[in-house]
Amino acid sequence: MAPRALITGITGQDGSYLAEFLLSKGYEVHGLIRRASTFNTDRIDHLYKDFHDPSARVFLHYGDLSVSGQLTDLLHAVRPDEVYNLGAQSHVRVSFDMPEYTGDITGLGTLRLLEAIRKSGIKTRFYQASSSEMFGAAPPPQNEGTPFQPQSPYGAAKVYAYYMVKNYRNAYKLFSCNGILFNHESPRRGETFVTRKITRAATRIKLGLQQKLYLGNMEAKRDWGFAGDYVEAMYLMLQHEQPDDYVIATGETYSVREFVERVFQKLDMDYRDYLEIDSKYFRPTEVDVLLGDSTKARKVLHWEPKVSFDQLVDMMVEADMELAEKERTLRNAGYKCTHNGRSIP
Ligand code: NDP
Ligand code: GDR
Repeated sequence: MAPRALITGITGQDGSYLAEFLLSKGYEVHGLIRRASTFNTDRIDHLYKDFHDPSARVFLHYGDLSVSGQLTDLLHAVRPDEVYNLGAQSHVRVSFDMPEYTGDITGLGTLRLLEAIRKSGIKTRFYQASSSEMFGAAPPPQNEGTPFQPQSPYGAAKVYAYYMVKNYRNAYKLFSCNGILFNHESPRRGETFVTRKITRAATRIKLGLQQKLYLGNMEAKRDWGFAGDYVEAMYLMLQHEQPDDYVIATGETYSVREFVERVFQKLDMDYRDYLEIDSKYFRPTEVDVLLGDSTKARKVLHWEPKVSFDQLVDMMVEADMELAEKERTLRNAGYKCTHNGRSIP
């Protein structure tokens, strides 16, 4: 029988890459999705077949990390061999506007899922999407031994979830792992995260579809990798004989300014002609420098990133240029253009 995985957050950036990866390994993939008034399955539409089709291997179930009873029912129904908890309110800036909701979904949501596993008595392996944001103000480089100093409600919620995962490992012998992943990006990255906001804006500016790019703190530094490489690390953690926690990172760090410079340079433009700083995008407390040391994962899991920083920039710019070209073509032909369910003026 094919191994069975349950993914929360399957509609997100990582969920879509992970689903693809697990399907390529022969898994049957189940995903938790939220009901929305617009379609929220763009990133996985290419993987989905109607469940009446005998070759369907992706199955979606409505639910929410805020409702515990439903999670227990879902575990009973699916009986997964592996559970990947990627669902979260994942935006750091938004977590300052919605601290309670972020704590509920990103923090308590993890506990609800762990409890559902414990109560269901199902033997499964559990992956938790922990984050470099937990390190916060801790000086770089950061590894598994670096003490956490979270700087946002999001970071604090992830720290809570991290310790619950460790507690369930120790208290109930649940095979549970924390993947402490540093920032990872792709053409599927949400458009309000800084890298995608930049590649979307720069390509639209190049084609005359937009005039300005508004950003906040340009000096923050991040260790940016490719999401497709990082989902493989999630899988490897659950295949290892012992559950453990691992840092996943490239070991290189660049500032937001350097990212902007590279993107605009690639498009033969000078970013200074288009950039405006808007205080709205600054955070009450910032994480200044993230630089991961993933020696442990490289040694134990034999994981390493394949896509370099420059390749990542190229990949994202090329994909967004294609999107901007489609938008321009439709607009020139007199059509109203929609993207992700909203109309683009
Ligand atoms: P996204 O924001 O792209 O995806 C988040 C997913 O969570 C979406 O599928 C979203 O559903 C779902 N979700 C949100 N709220 C709920 C809820 N109440 N109940 C159920 N599902 C919910 O995040 P990424 O794919 O980038 O990240 C995946 C995970 O990894 C997250 O937990 C994130 O915090 C963590 N992480 C991400 C890193 C990164 O650089 N990308 C680095 C380290 C950790 P919907 O589509 O309906 O909104
Ligand atoms: P981050 O990613 O907060 O690291 O969290 P994000 O791309 O939002 O910010 C990175 C840095 O860029 C600065 N910045 C801006 N950020 C956004 N979003 N918009 C702007 O206009 C802007 N201008 C400057 C930020 O201040 C910050 O320093 C991501 C998420 O995926 C989390 O879920 C994940 O856990 C961490 O990465 C690791």
